[in-house]
Amino acid sequence: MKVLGACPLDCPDTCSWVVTVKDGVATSMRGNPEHPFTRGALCVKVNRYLEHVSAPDRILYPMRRVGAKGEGRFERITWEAAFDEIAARLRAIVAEYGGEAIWPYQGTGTLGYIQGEMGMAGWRFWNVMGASRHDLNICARSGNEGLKLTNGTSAGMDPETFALSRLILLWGTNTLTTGHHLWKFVQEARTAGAYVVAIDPIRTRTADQADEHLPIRPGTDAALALGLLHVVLEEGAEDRDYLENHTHGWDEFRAEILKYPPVRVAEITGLPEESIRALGRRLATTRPTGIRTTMGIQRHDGGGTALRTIACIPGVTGDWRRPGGGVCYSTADHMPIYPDARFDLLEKPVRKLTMTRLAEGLADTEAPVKCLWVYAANPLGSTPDQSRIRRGLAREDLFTVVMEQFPTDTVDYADIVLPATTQIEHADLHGGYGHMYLVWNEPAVPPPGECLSTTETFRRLARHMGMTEPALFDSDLELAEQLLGSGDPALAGVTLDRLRKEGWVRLAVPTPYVPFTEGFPTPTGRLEFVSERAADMGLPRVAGYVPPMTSRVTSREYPLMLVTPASHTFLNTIFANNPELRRRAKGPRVLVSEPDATARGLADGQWARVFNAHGEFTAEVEVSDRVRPGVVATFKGHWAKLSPGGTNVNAVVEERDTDLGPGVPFHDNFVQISPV
Ligand SMILES: Nc1nc2c(c(=O)[nH]1)N[C@H]1C(S)=C(S)[C@@H](COP(=O)(O)OP(=O)(O)OC[C@H]3O[C@@H](n4cnc5c(=O)[nH]c(N)nc54)[C@H](O)[C@@H]3O)O[C@H]1N2
Ligand SMILES: Nc1nc2c(c(=O)[nH]1)N[C@H]1C(S)=C(S)[C@@H](COP(=O)(O)OP(=O)(O)OC[C@H]3O[C@@H](n4cnc5c(=O)[nH]c(N)nc54)[C@H](O)[C@@H]3O)O[C@H]1N2
Ligand code: SF4
Ligand SMILES: [Mo]
Repeated sequence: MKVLGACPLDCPDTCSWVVTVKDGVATSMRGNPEHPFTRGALCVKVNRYLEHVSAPDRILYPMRRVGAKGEGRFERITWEAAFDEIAARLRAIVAEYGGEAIWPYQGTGTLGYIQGEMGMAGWRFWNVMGASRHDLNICARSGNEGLKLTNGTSAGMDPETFALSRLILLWGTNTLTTGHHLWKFVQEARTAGAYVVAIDPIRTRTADQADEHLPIRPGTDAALALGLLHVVLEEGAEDRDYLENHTHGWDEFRAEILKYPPVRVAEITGLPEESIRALGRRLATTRPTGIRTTMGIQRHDGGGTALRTIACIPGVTGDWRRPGGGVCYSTADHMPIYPDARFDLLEKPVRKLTMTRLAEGLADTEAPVKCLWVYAANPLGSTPDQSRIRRGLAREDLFTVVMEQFPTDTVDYADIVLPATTQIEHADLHGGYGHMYLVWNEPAVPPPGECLSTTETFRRLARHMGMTEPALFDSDLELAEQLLGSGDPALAGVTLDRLRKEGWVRLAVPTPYVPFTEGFPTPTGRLEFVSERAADMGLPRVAGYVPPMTSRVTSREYPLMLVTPASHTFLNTIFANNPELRRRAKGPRVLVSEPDATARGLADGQWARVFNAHGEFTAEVEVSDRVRPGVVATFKGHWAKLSPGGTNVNAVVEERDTDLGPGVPFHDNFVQISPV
């Protein structure tokens, strides 16, 4: 039997997959050849999904902690016993501290509208409980908000239209690692003569494949955008008609651009003036230019503004007129799916706690968090200020429940662990953020052991606690029907039946898709170079450049700028317990330029401490010309407990906010490195 499913991971590509099932066992999984974006291929990580979900360390039963917090010693208990204990603890916490003492901490383990991040799993239950709300801001928020200031939405180009671009800027995105299915379209464009430029502080595998690589100083992209536009103006290549009829605030933005001649931008970005001029001339003369940017750029103090300013480029060149022109960050806003988490069930308004402020939240003594309920998240591995999070999780008075598939770093601190299903064992609806399709995931096999899906766990817990609100008990298929029922024209003809039969459906939009032909969803209806909303938020009215921390500050103690992007073989911390993928990742490593290595007595292959005032992690030095002097790089995802020293990169990432969203400046931290 073949069962159609969807990859649930936080990856733009949201692949459609086909699982072969024999006698109730999933025997193979491959990319769906029919899906226009997947085209039959998964990726190096998910090719091991079946091995992953049947791994010996899979959590199969509810468990109660028997050791000290952090030790990771548990005993198996029944669901009944787990629910009894949970119900008693939650009731006591609500009685003494109020519902807001509960923090439902949901992460990006699955992006499903039903089971996960984009959806409503658990939230109806939490609203009946009166729990704190949760702001899931860890991933893309800053860029989303930046783009919204300019365009009114973070959605832009249909990624498939990159096949029509004639200049492609892969700007702060490592396509071949973090969403390789786009590459087919890049290659199609190239066959037709397109020129491809990678703009990245690291010479990534994507940069290796590009026609040109600009090794920009981290966090200075908005200055580069202004410098490129400076050249466009010098060339007289601005689209006057477009500026006149479709944009707002051109005179002021033009004045801002004029402050950034290439010679100044060269100084800010560390790029040769001639490279800036050459790319500026290409941008001036190549229509359409497609800019692919994902989340890398916005992981800096000025990251929201960087996306805001990059989004201004097609306003000046008029590229939004043409298929293959414009900016593509995320397609999530194209999906007309509005999960109803039923916040109306809250008896009174409650506070919202910020995902990336967990360390601070757990340290709050005035309005303390007494229950942390973690699902589809691994904060001890993925969230900033690891040492302080660890101290918070160790609090004896904190009741921690973790719904998980695997014994992660975070699980070690749980009081109760609840076994979670994986994607081949539960139903879900996906939109994804890198294409224009809805993808359905039909369960292929029964859950192993006593695993339950997130929705089923909350349905059963609600029943156990005697709750009666009918919305708590909607089945997954009922939830799917509700999700598809927005009546939006882009869902015309999209039914659950059709999705279950065909596996995926393209949104009902024209092909090729050109956004903003009817105007921009901004207050002025135009692309906004100048934004009153920004001014209201205390930001500059005019799009511009906000420097990163590593350009504002110099540090003698910790002089190296650290960027910490995606690992090729893990997906955040998922798969970092898979032996083969760990072997390929070759242990935590840090890329250091030759001069920086020599100055510190660091040799290739040697283990080193990477540290700053917040903490440290241990990594193997790779002396490399992939990073420039002053910049070092490591890759996210390693489990702390499986790493030498027992910490990972997020021990040196500071808990602080970016300019917009807020998001997290994961790539905007100073460190020092010394031999172990
Ligand atoms: N294999 C794999 N794929 C993944 C993930 C994974 O962990 N592994 N993670 C998934 C997730 S959660 C997300 S959100 C997406 C995001 O994936 P991406 O959007 O690709 O985000 P990052 O990996 O953070 O950074 C992308 C690139 O930006 C570069 N960069 C960092 N700072 C700057 C800067 O200041 N300027 C410029 N121009 N470039 C900069 C980095 O060096 C990196 O090569 O990928 C998803 N895909
Ligand atoms: N240094 C650094 N840190 C980063 C980043 C960076 O660029 N640099 N990137 C950040 C980004 S973009 C993101 S999105 C965050 C991600 O941070 P998190 O959202 O915490 O994601 P993960 O660490 O992957 O943990 C997800 C967990 O969910 C579990 N899981 C998967 N599916 C399910 C399910 O269906 N049900 C349940 N109950 N559990 C499930 C997995 O086993 C895994 O342990 O990390 C951030 N951390
Ligand atoms: S992680 Fe991304 S590329 Fe890999 S299977 Fe999932 S959606 Fe596709
Ligand atoms: Mo993410």
